[in-house]
Amino acid sequence: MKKTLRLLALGLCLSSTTMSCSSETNTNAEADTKTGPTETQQAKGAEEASIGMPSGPIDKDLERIKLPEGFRIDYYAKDVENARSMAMSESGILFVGTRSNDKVFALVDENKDGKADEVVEVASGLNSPNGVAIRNGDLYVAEINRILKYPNIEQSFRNKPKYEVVNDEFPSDAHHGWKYIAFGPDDKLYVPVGAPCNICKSEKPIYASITRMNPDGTGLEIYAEGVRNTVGFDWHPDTKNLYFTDNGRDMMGDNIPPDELNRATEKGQHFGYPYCHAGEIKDPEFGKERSCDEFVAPVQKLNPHGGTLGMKFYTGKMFPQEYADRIFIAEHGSWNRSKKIGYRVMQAQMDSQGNVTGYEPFAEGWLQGEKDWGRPVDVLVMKDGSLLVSDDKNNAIYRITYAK
Ligand SMILES: [Ca+2]
Ligand SMILES: [Ca+2]
Repeated sequence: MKKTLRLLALGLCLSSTTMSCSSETNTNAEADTKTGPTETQQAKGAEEASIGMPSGPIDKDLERIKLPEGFRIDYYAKDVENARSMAMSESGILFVGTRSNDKVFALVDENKDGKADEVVEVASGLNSPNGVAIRNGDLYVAEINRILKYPNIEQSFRNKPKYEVVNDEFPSDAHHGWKYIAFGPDDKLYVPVGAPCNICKSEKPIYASITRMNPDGTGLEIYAEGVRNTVGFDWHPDTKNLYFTDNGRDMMGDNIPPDELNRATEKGQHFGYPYCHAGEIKDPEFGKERSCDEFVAPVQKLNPHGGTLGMKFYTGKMFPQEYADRIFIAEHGSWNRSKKIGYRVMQAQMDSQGNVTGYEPFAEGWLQGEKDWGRPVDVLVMKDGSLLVSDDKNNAIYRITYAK
């Protein structure tokens, strides 16, 4: 029955004379640039230029979320168990990794009304497949110890696709082992390796680093050192510098050290861990071995123990002009604190040099008093400029839109 309805909706959509199935059209969306699509995908690509804007009342749950004037939040999908990192394919299929789960999901918004109609289980039996990335139609998935590739994922995602192992040289430690991955402007896949502990110095240089490799898994090298555990990064749209969040060490009290937003301007920089935190706090155990001056300090100190995870520069056109090149940052929320903080999406304002000039909440309300009912993990800017937010506690994907 559900499938029939879905096909009917698609049929109506394709037969309509307008580009859109929705009641409103977003004129700012970019055209689809996929090469060599099938006929169905061409039709989908054309529709993608206009994803539906929400109408009607906001979901009861989401009335608790506070946003700046003119923004609204809706469910893009519910029942996506342990939804973590997100990546979107050219035709608009959203791939979602998980951490405490063993699955990767594909979310399909067939009629492009801004809500997924289907959650498809693409893969299962994986080892904390937290990271997902798309390149040239292939899906890359990061397990704790391996990087996998599912070729031509748009064609194969419904049919339990087979993977190729791209690289299996990563440590298998579960501690900070789950990975965020993304392709850089240099077409290399960036893969962090967290410290296998709260605070420790490892013999193997790959720990507490960000590595990168060619798309075929060759040429694995360390790009940045002294990174405790980053679970979110992106590149500045103009300078192409890598910005990444880093989770500060635990057990130094409620208010130190801050989490970090860092900027790497070249290969080989060291960001302080385990010697120095947030550019100036000497580690009680390792701080005497090195000076804080030896390391790259963060461009912004973030909330201590805020669980700062996914981040993206805002490159869309839907939000007001002042949002251009701001960074949206997901705060998963604190566990190592007597009073909870985080559980929200923050925004970092930037100057033209890529420095942070302000840091404030963008979407909050998943924490009510000391009770949290949702935990933001990752953010993704859709082609129409709306912002998706994943939540591994409420098992949901939200879509934030703006209308004047
Ligand atoms: Ca839909
Ligand atoms: Ca640092």
